[in-house]
Amino acid sequence: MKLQRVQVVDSHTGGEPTRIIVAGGPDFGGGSVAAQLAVFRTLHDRFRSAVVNEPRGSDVLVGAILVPSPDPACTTGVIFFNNVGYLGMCGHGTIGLVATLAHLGRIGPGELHLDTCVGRVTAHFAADGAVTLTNVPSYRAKKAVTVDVPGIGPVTGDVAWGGNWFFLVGEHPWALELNHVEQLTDATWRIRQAVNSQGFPEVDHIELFGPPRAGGHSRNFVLCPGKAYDRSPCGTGTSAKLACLAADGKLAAGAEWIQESILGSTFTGRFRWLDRAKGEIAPIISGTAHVNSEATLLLDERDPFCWGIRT
Ligand code: PYC
Repeated sequence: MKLQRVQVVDSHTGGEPTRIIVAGGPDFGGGSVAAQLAVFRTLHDRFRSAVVNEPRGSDVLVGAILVPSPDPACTTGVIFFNNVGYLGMCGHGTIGLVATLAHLGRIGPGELHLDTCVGRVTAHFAADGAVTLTNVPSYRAKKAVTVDVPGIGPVTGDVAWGGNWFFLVGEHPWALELNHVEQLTDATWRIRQAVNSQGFPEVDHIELFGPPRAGGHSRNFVLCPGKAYDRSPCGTGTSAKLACLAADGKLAAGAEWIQESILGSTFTGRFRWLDRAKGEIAPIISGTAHVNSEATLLLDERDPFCWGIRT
């Protein structure tokens, strides 16, 4: 029986893990990254589960696979995925990807472009390891939407795109502390179901904001699509936040916004306007990732849990 060998490099960005597949994954047939994602989703979804789900992975793990890009300016294409499906963009994962490419000696300090299924992302890798990415165009789609959340009551938030869809809540009764994670997860999961059933089925990330505790401007708690919370400040969530701050005139173009995660790890965000009339910005997010493992996954068809435990 032949084993499938899959080479991965693991890292974490502000505590949030990323597993990058660098060799041994399926061939999605080329074309745009979005077209390759469609093939991945339809024909190879069990491979996604094998890489990130238990018993090899865990709910919190975000995976990424390097794919060819038809854009000659891009160093690589990348598809991000998690325990339940696929992500549009992933900020912490992009920072992990850049650190991984540097670790592998594939890039040095300087600028590179990455092709994702929702658009091109530009990253800068500094000699000290800091990564700064310019995310896909981001915007607020709807301000102050109130949803009725069973067991909680009315909750008001903004709907915004930062490479994934977010519902951002500033006013709520919960303390954003690590020892309240179960309560925060329960509350945000309920909010997500209410948001999805009350007009916004596309929203799959819920983001709560509270006062900073590590010298930043704000602390967040982000519930990801598969019910795991983001250990990092969430790059796409910070992008969505910047779009809301820009739309409300609460942050000037170029000014710094330090977003803390529930762990106290930080991303520094800034933005430039792309289209002021439409409220469209280019979010610029800086952070650091640490590579912490190189491994070969072994996929053995005789293993009853070879393709991961799917819930
Ligand atoms: O950093 O964008 C992000 C992210 C999305 C889901 C987990 N992390």
